[in-house]
Amino acid sequence: MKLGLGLYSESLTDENLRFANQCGATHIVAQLVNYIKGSNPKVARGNLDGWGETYNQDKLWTLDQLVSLRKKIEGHGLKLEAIENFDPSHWYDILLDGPLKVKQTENLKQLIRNVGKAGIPVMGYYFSLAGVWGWTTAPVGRGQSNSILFDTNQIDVNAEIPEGMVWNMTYAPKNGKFIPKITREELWSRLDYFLQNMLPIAEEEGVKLVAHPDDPPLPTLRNNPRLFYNTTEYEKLLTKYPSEANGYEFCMGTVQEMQDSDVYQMLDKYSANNRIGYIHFRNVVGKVPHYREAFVDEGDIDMVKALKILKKNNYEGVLIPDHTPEMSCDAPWHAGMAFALGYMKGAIQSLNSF
Ligand SMILES: [Mn+2]
Repeated sequence: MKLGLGLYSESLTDENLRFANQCGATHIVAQLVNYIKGSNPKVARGNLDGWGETYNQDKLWTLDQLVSLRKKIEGHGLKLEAIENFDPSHWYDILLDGPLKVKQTENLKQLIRNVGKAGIPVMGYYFSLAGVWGWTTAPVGRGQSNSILFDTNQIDVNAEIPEGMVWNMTYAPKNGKFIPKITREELWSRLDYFLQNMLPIAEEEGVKLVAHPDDPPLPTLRNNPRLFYNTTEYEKLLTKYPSEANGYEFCMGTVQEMQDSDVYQMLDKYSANNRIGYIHFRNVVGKVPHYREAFVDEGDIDMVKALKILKKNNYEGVLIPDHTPEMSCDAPWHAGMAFALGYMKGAIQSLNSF
């Protein structure tokens, strides 16, 4: 297994790549979504009004752009393992079954080709209407750390999604209307359409297309269904499409938050048969509908036990911290990441010494 760090578009700087290296990471997972307005996602917490705006419809990531990103990362002695998430403005009508669906499908196929030709092995995505939504933030972590909290008593879980918004980002001006409520079957059929179009391209290009589970994992949110809110539905993704190009962006925190989950059993089963693209290695206290994110060493998951399972199965993919509580200092995000990566590095070294 390999240690990695996830960086957002505006944080893919030389300084942060040196930081990753200093923490012992060897791999980078890059998020390229450009946020025109709104809060910086790496520090944003209460995001009930969305992550911001994205109007990049006509600005697909080019092969040149992806190759230069890979080279920049390699210039620091690191490897670019994955791109995480499509830009919502590149595929909103695939999620919403809207009029631009066919055009956006062709665009996404080209993006996957570009990712493959740029020598990036993994493409992560998250097929969701509401997206990551409903988090609040409070100093409720260890040592009063500012932590992500999900508590259905504090939000209106049925707040409808405005037209012009999907995946918790705004891609078009709002018009006072809301998107229609659809059935779970309809949402699955939209995912089917997406996979039937994308998997053949991913196979051709040698790209692993990996899905993040719904965060937070509730069966419905904002008046619409969510696909991967329990392990049965999440496993259906892999049983329905046995292609080697179809896999998990395995978020240990989100899987642990599912009411029915056994995170060790899932990790064991899917790391053994090579269906995990990469892992969000983070910890949590509680399950939906009430949980808080936690420091890697203090949550409900025994992280060393999880690492032992991955070692037993010779898992060769990358682990990134995903998110962590913020630490009280001038660099709350960096300190949180450095703590998580240091823990992971120490635990892995310790397992390898036995
Ligand atoms: Mn995650």
